[in-house]
Amino acid sequence: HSERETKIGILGVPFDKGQPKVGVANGPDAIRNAGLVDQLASIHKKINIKDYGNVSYEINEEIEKHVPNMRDYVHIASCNYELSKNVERIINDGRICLTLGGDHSLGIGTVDGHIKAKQENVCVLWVDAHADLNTNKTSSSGNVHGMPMALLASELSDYWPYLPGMDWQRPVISIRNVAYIGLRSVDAYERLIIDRLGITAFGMEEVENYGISTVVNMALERIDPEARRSIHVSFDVDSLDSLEAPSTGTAVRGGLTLREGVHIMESVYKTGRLGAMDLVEVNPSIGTEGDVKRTVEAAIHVIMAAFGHSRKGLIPRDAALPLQT
Ligand code: Z70
Ligand code: MN
Ligand code: MN
Repeated sequence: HSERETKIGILGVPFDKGQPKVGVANGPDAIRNAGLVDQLASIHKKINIKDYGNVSYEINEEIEKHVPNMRDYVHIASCNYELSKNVERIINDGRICLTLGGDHSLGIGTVDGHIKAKQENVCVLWVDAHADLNTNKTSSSGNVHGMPMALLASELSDYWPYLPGMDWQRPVISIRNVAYIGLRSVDAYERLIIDRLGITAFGMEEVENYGISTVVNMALERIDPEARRSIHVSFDVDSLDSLEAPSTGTAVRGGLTLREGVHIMESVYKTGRLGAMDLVEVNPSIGTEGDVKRTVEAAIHVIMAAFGHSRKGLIPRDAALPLQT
C-alpha cells in the first residue's frame, strides 16, 4: 500500500430535526474539535482537504408545514435542499464529500446531491443498526431520521403522498443499488419491505456467519457488480456497538466492533471509488465526557480508514530504501 492522491471536501450539517433528542446538532463541531482535519492530513502528503464549513438554511415559508407523521417536515425539506446543492458542488469540485452530522435525515440530501453530481451512477452502503426505511404511514415515531432510505428508493415512491417542497428530490436510486450492513433493530414494516423487494441486507447475523470481510465484498458485488459506480457510504455511528459508540440517540447493543467498522471503510477505500461518506448521529450531549470522547474517536477512526489510513502502515510513494549511502 502506498500513498494515493485524495481530495476531500468536509461539510458539517448541524441538524437535529429528524429526531427528538437535543445535542446531535453539535456532532460536526465535536468531530472537528477532536482534530479531524489534522488527523486526515497526517495520513500522507497527497491528501488535500478543504473544509466547506456548516450548511445553513432558511425555512422556505412557501412549504406546507404539516405533512402527516413527519415531525418538523418544513425543516427537513429546507435543510436537505441546501445540503443536496452543497454536496453536488463539492463533488463537482473533484472532491470526495465527507458530511458530518447531524441526524440521519440528512442522508436524503447527501445521496440526492451525489446522484445529481454523478449522473445517477451511484450505489449506497447504508451502515446502520436501523434500516431507516419507514414511510410516514409505517413509522411509529414520526421521526424522519427513520425514513431517508424510503424517500430515496424509487421502488417506494408510490407509497408516499405528494411532498410539498421536495420536488427537487427525485427518488431515483433503485433499492437494488443499496446494501445494508449492521442491522439489528428493524421495524416490522421495514422487514416486510426488505423481504418483498429482496433488498441486500447484511445484519449482525450475517456478519457473524460470514465475517465482515466477506460481507463487505458481497455487498459491493451486489450493488456494483461491474465495479463502475461511485460509492456512497452513509455511516450511522449507531451501527457500532454501544460500548464503542455510546454517545448516540438510539444506541443498540450487540453491534459492530470498531475493527469491523474500520474494516468496512478500508475495503471501500481500496476500491478507489468512494464518492461520498456521511458520518451521522454522534450526539455529544449523551453520556459522560468519556463516552463522548470514545464515540468521537471511533467516528474519526472510521473516517480515517475511508481516506486511506492503513493499519499496516503506508509506504511513501517514490521512496528509496534508507539503507547504505
Ligand atoms: C425507528 C423509527 C432510527 C436512528 C433510530 C428508529 C430509527 N425505526 N434511526 N435511530 N439512527 O423511528 O423509525
Ligand atoms: Mn440511521
Ligand atoms: Mn441508526
